[in-house]
Amino acid sequence: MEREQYLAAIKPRMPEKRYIHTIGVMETAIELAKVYGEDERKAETAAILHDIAKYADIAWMEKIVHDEKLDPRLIGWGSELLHGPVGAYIAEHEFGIVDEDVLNAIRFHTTGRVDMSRLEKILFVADMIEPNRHFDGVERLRKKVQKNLDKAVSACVRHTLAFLIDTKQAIYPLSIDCYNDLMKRED
Ligand code: DGI
Ligand code: FE
Ligand code: FE
Ligand code: FE
Repeated sequence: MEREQYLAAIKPRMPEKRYIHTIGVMETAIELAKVYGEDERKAETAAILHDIAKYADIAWMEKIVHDEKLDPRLIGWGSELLHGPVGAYIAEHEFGIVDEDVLNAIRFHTTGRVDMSRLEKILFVADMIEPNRHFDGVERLRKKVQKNLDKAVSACVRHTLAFLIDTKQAIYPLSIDCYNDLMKRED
């Protein structure tokens, strides 16, 4: 499928604001793919589809978790944690995506994971720093990613976890695993 077809398919499934965010993620992911020698088409596809499940019905998503034998710990966390893994399911079963790297980038874009691929890192960071994101420190992350992708991933993960702790939210185990993996690698 071409970009315009993907965009036409996702547009009716989300509010305008989320669609604009998605375009921002797409442009940022393609730009990072150029910088880091990643496949631009894969970055584009993963970015366009990454939030496809964000507004899907929770009960339906939990049924997918059950039927597809996804991580049972996903149950009860709501759309914030379900939409990555279920988004990958939709990308595969509805859009016919077979590239595991693209599917994993969508699957793990919220939490990260141990041993992320270059494409996974690109989508993870692009999601956080796309032009429509406005939070304290976002400009520093944008500069950092031009110099070092791994350090940018690490900074993004630490930013998200610090925010979750500050706002007294539970942290999903994969997010912690990802953080620990990054800290082990840090020099
Ligand atoms: O879908 P987006 O808003 O573009 O961004 P996202 O998929 O990266 O994150 C969605 C939300 O999930 C965001 O508000 C942060 C939150 N989140 C990320 N990791 C965790 C988490 N929430 C909880 N409770 N626990 C986590 O580990
Ligand atoms: Fe998301
Ligand atoms: Fe994210
Ligand atoms: Fe997103």
